[in-house]
Amino acid sequence: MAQNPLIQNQFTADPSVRVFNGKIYLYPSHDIPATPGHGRAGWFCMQDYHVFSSPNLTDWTDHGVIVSQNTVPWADSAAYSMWAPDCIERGGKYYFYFPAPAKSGGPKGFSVGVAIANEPYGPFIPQPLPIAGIHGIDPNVQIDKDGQAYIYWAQGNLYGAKLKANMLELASEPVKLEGFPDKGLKEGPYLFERKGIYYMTYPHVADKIERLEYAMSDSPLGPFKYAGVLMDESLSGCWTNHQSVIEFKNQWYLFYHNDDLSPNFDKNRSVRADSLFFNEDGTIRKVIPTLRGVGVTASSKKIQIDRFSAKSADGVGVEFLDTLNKFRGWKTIFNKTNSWIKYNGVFFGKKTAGRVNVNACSATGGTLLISTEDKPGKVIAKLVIPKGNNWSVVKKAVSFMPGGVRNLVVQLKGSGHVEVDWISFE
Ligand code: FUB
Repeated sequence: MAQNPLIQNQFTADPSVRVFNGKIYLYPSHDIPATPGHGRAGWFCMQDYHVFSSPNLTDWTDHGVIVSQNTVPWADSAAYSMWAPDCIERGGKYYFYFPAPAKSGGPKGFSVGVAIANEPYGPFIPQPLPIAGIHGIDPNVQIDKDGQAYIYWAQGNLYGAKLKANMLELASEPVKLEGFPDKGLKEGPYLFERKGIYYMTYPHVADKIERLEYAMSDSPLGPFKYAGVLMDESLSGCWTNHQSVIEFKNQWYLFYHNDDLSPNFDKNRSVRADSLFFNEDGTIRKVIPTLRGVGVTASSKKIQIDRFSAKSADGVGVEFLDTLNKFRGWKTIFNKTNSWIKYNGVFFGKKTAGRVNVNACSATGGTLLISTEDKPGKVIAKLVIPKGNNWSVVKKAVSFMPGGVRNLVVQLKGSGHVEVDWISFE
């Protein structure tokens, strides 16, 4: 799936995203619903980690479980608390860092472990013991231009230390990082460097729930200077957020999470991505979350217009297709004359003719107009969705087949109630 959320067949949270060998790798936490005897009801429940990869931000491959609470020698296999991880490459090896509570007899609270692989997707071999000297969550590791590696973590505030070249031991005493708001929980540190500026990004509870903020420094361990809000608190009320920032093919992206697939329980989260832009002075423009997300969608794929870029103020809504199985995704509902929805970034090949397929259901019957956003918009097809109670794919020859990357507009013409799952072109 190209749109937000990025992964729609399972819950994913706390995205740490890296570019390895020209591909994007997503290392999220893996939320699951707690069940009797497995995790604590009403709380985070996480027993393992998957890794996902994408060549283009649009098509994602799930490489399966890479580390589990059952296979980490020191971790408590009944804790279900495999929280926010990170992964980094050094010398051709991939080091996966993860927080988890230790078995009884081990350190109290959260420790941070490491698992090592020869490929970004594993197999990862966990180290026998956690990193000595770290008590906390949300590890983040960065290697500076001079080759020195740093590890950051959270325990109410943000902490950091140098790592030895083996990437497994601290090379300096942990320090509390300075320059952040005094009040309110801070967690999820993620540092990146651009043009000699070190940006420390982190979630912070400035009011009731977390928002993303950042601070800047000219040194990896600070002191930092608070620089602003990266993303406001979630409108849906998801209590946590957690971020990473990458540059891929000359564009910067913010990965974060929300509770899209579980709007009534914000401990089952879903990873999203949106584009991020810098100002001339190096500060970052606040990122406004979108459903459309990032990447270009091929016209031959199922274009989920419910992940829209814009829509008319009224007469168009988005609901789950099946409230009992939210992983089936969403549908768009048109119920007012001229209501419309816009979906940006559809790639059309060189075909000049063909047809459009619309998976729709309409209790009243209705007419949809599909056009490009060009001014004036060019009509691709006008389709009649027949009256009925079942979903069916309505096919219509196009009167015009666009080329290149275009923004699509789907509009209800005349009255009626029309529901659309997806559209595609062939
Ligand atoms: O996913 C569990 C915890 O929630 C993470 O470790 C925090 O950053 C917050 O997202």
